[in-house]
Amino acid sequence: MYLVAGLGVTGQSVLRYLTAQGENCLAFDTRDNFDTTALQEAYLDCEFAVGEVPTKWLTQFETIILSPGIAKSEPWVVALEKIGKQVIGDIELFARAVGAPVIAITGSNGKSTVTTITGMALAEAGYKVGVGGNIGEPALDLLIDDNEYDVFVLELSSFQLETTYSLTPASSTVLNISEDHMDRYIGIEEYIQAKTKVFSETELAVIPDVLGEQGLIHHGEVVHFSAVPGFIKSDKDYGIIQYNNQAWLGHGNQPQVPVECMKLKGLHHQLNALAMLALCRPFNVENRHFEIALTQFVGLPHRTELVAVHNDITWINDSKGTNVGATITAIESLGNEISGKLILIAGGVGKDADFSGLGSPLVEHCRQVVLFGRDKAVIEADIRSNAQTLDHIAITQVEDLMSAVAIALENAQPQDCVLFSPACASFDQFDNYVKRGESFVELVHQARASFDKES
Ligand code: UMA
Ligand code: ADP
Repeated sequence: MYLVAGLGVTGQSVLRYLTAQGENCLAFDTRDNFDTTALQEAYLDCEFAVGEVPTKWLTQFETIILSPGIAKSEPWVVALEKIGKQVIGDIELFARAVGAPVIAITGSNGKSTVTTITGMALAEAGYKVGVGGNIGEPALDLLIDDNEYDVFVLELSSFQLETTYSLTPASSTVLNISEDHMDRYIGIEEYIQAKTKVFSETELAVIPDVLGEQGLIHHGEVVHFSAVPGFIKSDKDYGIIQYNNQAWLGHGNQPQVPVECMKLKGLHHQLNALAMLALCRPFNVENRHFEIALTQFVGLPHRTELVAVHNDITWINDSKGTNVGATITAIESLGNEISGKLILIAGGVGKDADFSGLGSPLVEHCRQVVLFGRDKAVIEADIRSNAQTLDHIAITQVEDLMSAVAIALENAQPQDCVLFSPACASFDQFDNYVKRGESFVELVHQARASFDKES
């Protein structure tokens, strides 16, 4: 018997999967106020509880399927492990059952983007592709829908990898590492270890130059990628190639796709595309398929997404910028594009990150920073600890996103860009990053409408 721990998106997919296999489950959520009524009605043969694992269950299960939002270090999880219970996650269940090759993608930033374009290129080449994991569609749902997939492309979080043991990807990557989820890890080393676990049984490890290889455990083939000019030294290096007076994405001496054809500009998009080329190496994907995917890909919602241009002021929604690294990337790529200055709106739950790294890009590109949400004061203190930023930048703290948008509207000048890239998780004021992004878009449209009425 299994104990399904956590009844969010993952927990519910585990219930669907296990009951479809004829298993009855014990299922619980740590949140006292979690309403299990609908689940109880849907799964009559399963038992449900909230708050704590009922003592009478302890002799009834051997394995815990832990949701990624619950830390493995929770005292009750540790205690159950000590009495011999096995702790695994949904991806481990997936790995044990999957019958087709898997491409596994992790890293601090760019995962959803690379997962999507890799899926697009494979589909273009005629593969039937199942895309899921941390990107939103739970991996186990891919196994129980009616499709017979040729290949799976999974976005995996560090939390999911912590409870995964049997995955043997055809290819995998850790796109980059920047500090994230420090409230769940003792330090960056532990976080890196969780991420690089993806390489341990992979057939092809796709490694960015920024990662280095020290301490990485991998048994299969290795290729590298980088957008630094002159990086390519062999057929196993993916990078930028000058050919026919044009920059191309390619590997070795083989130009594959002209950079020009990419809809999305900016260095990080080139890196994401190079990762895609390398991840598809074990598959039969031709250059024209890659080109079609990159020509068609216009970006995912809530990732540096254009909301509006109004009175010569551009409004950008980057609600998925949930850590410092992502926000720095957004500031630098947009800051280099616009002729005015940026007004950055950021804040939320800081996950114990160090925000001082925002200092230099802020000084270079921003007119003002407007901070909101739970950790706004911590963020300001971190930014100000960077001596460069002390006098150069206006920092304003407000309670919520609505006030932040109002301040930005008041202070933005023609040719400026208001960038909403929170560098934080959303759950102090929103359900998730999607709801937060939708709120921002709505607030921008409301602000525009009221501005038009007044003028
Ligand atoms: N929670 C409890 N008690 C429980 C269960 C959950 O308090 O018993 C809380 C968690 O602490 C967390 C929230 O509920 O704050 C959601 O946790 P969950 O494990 O139920 O999450 P799911 O709804 O199953 O969604 C997860 C991923 N979320 C997390 O890992 C936090 C989703 O990624 C993913 O799309 C989904 O599984 C399907 O695979 C989102 C995410 O924010 C986008 N991921 C993090 C990130 O990208 O940085 C890792
Ligand atoms: P993830 O799934 O890892 O959160 P996304 O593809 O959703 O990544 O992108 C989230 C944000 O990360 C984007 O809005 C962008 O600002 C930033 N980003 C995307 N690709 C990269 C990259 N290769 N390196 C650094 N930052 C990136």
